[in-house]
Amino acid sequence: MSAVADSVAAPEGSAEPHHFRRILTIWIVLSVVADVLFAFLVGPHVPPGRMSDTATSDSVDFTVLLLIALPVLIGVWVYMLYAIVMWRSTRPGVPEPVGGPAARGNLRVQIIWIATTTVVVLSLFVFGTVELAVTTGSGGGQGPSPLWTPSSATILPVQVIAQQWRFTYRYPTFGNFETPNLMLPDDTTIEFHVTSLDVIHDFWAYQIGVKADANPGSDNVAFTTTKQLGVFTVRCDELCGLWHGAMYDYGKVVSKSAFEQWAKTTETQLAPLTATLPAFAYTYTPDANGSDGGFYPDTKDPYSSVETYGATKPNS
Ligand SMILES: [Cu+2]
Repeated sequence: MSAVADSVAAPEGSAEPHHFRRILTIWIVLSVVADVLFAFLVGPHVPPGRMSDTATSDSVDFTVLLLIALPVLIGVWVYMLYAIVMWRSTRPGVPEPVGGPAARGNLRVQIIWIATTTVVVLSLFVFGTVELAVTTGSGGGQGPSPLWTPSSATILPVQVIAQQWRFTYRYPTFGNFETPNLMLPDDTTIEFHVTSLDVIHDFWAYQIGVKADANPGSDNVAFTTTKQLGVFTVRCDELCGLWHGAMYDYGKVVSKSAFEQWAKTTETQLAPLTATLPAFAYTYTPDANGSDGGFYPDTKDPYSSVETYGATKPNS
């Protein structure tokens, strides 16, 4: 530290103040104040909130990243403002800017710089990787064979089926009914099985901290445990065609008893429709209409010539 200070400070015997120590002190004080204020004032409000264990974990991760980023930001600003105030050419008594001691070849400065930045970056890398791995994989989709599974005694499976341009939800433990309403019980571990019937989509249940790609022919599993009653937003987060922006709805976390009642009532109400659905499966090939594995039947061209770019007149 002293070597760095010496390299930045003025020569012995001059009236110049010890700039490096001053900058260091200002930086430490401002960083501590900013971090404490951030932790107490902003921390509790960092998105996505506390509606589930994965949401809480995500909020804590964002808070930690910002607590580390703030001192870096403040370091740059403090140095810049200090230089503008102290070393501007119009300031009386400021010596000609002839350049200080060279950083090149200054082994201590180089070692401190490389060591500090390496430690910061590697620590964040380890922290981020561990946070992705612990408990439930941070609410992200883990593919068909999840590496990290929750230890909860009871787990409610819910299938998310995406298609242009809506989500529907299937409940395999309640007679496999399918509904556009996403209802979840509170204080329960949910095992989402996310898939698509057509193009790529992404199931992003924002306030419960779940985000998983919905790919055709693929069963993408994501876990979360609900912790709060309330409404959450579901958005498609993968550009999936013309009405992608309109592909959203709202899910709801309700009490366990309210959920049981809703699920059983819906199961009974939808039973005639459920009987016409394909059997529950983790992926579906929408070829019931003879499309031979594709979404559209072989005999039908999905694209009207009216919509073809360059067509001179509508198809008659
Ligand atoms: Cu979509």
